[in-house]
Amino acid sequence: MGDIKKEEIALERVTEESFEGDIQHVNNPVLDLPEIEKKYLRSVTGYVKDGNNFVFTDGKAQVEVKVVTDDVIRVRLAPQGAFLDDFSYAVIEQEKHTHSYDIREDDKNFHVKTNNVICTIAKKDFLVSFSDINGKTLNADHAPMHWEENPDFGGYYVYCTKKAYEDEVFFGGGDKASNLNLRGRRIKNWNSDTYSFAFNQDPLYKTIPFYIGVTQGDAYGIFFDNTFKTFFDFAAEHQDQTSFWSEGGELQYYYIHGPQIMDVVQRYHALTGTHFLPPMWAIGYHQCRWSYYPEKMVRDVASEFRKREIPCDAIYLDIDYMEGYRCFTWNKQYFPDPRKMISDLSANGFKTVVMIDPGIKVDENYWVFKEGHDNKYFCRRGDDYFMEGFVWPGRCQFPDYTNPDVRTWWGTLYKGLVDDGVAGFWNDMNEPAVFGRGTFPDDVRHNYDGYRGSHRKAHNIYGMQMVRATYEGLLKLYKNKRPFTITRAAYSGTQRYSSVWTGDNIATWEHLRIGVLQLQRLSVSGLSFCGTDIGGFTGNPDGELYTRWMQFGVFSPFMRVHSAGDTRDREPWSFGPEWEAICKKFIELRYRLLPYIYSIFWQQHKYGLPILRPVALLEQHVYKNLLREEEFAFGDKILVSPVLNPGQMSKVVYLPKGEWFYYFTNEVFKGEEEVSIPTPLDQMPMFIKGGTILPEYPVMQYVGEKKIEALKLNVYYSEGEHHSYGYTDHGDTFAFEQNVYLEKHFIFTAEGNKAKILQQRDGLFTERYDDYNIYLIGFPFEVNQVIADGIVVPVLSKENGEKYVVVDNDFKKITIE
Ligand code: MIG
Repeated sequence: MGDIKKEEIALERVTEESFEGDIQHVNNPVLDLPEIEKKYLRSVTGYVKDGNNFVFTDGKAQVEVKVVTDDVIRVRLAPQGAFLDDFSYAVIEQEKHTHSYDIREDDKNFHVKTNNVICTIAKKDFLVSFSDINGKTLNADHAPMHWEENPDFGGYYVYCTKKAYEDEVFFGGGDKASNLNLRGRRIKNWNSDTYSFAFNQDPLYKTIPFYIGVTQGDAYGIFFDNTFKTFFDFAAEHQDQTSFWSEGGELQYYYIHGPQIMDVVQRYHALTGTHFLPPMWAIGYHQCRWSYYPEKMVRDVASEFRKREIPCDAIYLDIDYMEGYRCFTWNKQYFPDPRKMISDLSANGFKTVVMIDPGIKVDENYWVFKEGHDNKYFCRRGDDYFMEGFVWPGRCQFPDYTNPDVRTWWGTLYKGLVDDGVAGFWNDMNEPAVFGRGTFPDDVRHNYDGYRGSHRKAHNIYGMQMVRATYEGLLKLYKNKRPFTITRAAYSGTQRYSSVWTGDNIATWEHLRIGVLQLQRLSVSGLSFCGTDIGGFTGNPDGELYTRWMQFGVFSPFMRVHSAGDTRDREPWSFGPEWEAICKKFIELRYRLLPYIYSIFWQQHKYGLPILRPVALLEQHVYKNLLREEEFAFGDKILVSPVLNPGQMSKVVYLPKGEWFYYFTNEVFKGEEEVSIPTPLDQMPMFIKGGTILPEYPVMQYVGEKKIEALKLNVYYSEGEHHSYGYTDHGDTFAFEQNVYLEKHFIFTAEGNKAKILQQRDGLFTERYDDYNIYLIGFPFEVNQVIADGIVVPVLSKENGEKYVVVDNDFKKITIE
């Protein structure tokens, strides 16, 4: 399976240019920039109102303040008074809410006011600040917006410097492999192929120029929608300042009001879109490897899963399935009859996912190259020569995905593979990565949807536009079936087209911890459908690390084991029977939780709720909680804290407000406290919130394997009123867009010796089972009588003492006494 040569080539790519390690440039305040005079806005001389736009001027420069919604205000700077084209790959068309806004003027300031936010512009020095309607300032300029002429291309470097409050902490920023709180750090956004990246290494694969600040318990967000190389300094250089700047483009940012972090995240999603609803199989367990080939190996791995009864929904084919790494072809020596193989796998419950890279081999006899070449679809340099570089296929050219025609064409190329039965696509190397030189040279020209620009402008959105082309093409090819895509590079808004993974991590305990940080950060940065290479991509985990990582994997929105070719085997049984048994138990847990997980994906898709929720997001009013990094909620009902050290026998876990049931024993803990939990190898700190109604599937080997006779609902007793939400539909079609789905809302109330469950259902989908088996967990009284919609139902007991009742799935009211 191993192929060491590839790894050597890969290592060569980590050039000094792409690897900046932990350099913090503490002694170099103008990080990477030449010393040039900065120009600042002067005093405001007047403004013009145009609908919800207010354009202020200092006589020459202009600043536009646009009321986007009651909670979102956009600010743009035009140093010479001319704004750039108003075009964004990140921001989607905003629904036209009727919101009210007005402007007031006093001696010193202008105030643009919405129902929830006041944006103040100081006349004297043009400082812009934002406060809530009670006048509490959350975000304010430290210096007027400024810029400097960029000698490289005649545009501007643009700067915004905000105040950083003493207690302020900072979240977001995408895939940065750093502590959750970014205070004291500088980050740089320039999508980079960062094989075996290190803690604090920056930049990485993705650009999410969005952060959340929390001060005095209140949160706001800033989305700096600029695709050039961008930088953020979170009170690193000066403790009282937070800056962001860019090597080109417009100073344009959105202020997103809170005051809850959750509000900010949801509003950021409203701006940039939510994740598509994945097919249900995409949230099962996936097995990947660089690479499974030939066909016999793929079949062996698949049948091994079934033989050992370890659930698995998808198997991946990395680059070696292609003919000489030519995209959209098969290596017929390794895979003589791909259709047959894929359909056999499919009959056995496996979906096949394959990789597609952007580099197209320069080869006159290769149809993809010929079509791209004849239509001038490949990127060209400033002097009009084609951009060429070496990647896996050798000499390559690269489609310009920022051209809409190229995207359409690219989307059609998948037809053959789709006809062969491939169910999902994996877009890699789209930072874009080029051997030796790292990426494209700056002078490469891009169409940029008609707003032409060089690679300086298009670099950070190249991968996003590639996976967009993939996704949009698949939408047409699969018709009413949902596509599944995964990408390595991303820009804000990529969630509309793809899931993401964190790239080439390492099989170390440190990297398991980094993964816990990265996935939480991605989740509050709009990329909830994310995962790490479970077990680590490079290096060799032992059974314990692999197993602990698998446990974290159950609570990773995307759950996939993947590894580089020269490392030891990584199937769940590769580490011996003891570890296999634990991994099997946890993969089964993922499958039990599927109806819950699917519901939280729906909540992401429909309402923009993040899937992983750091404790900071749950209880931001307690400063100490803003610094907690290891415990997080998975949806709104499950709290976990993965074990991150070898030999660890117990772990101290903070539990937020409420009561929490330790999942493996149903022992109850009170929240707002730290508790110490034993961590035997076959358990991990995992808690269900008291009052929850948690749906559970029977263990299946893959999604849809069995007809579900009755859905299990676990009711976790807790006094008071509690709401739980469920979602179900076909699992893989778009009928949900026509309301063919079922949203369920359960209200559980308990007081003294009485409890009650109400159910409300909305939508047109009919479930395939008629009954719920409702398990009563942690009830403090002897249950004597259960009445469902007026009819007494018997209370049944399992051998182990568990009590349950069987009721119609469309019950409206159950009383328990
Ligand atoms: O140059 O396709 O991050 O997941 O296995 C390496 C081979 C290219 C990098 C990806 C990794 C994948 C590998 N790829």
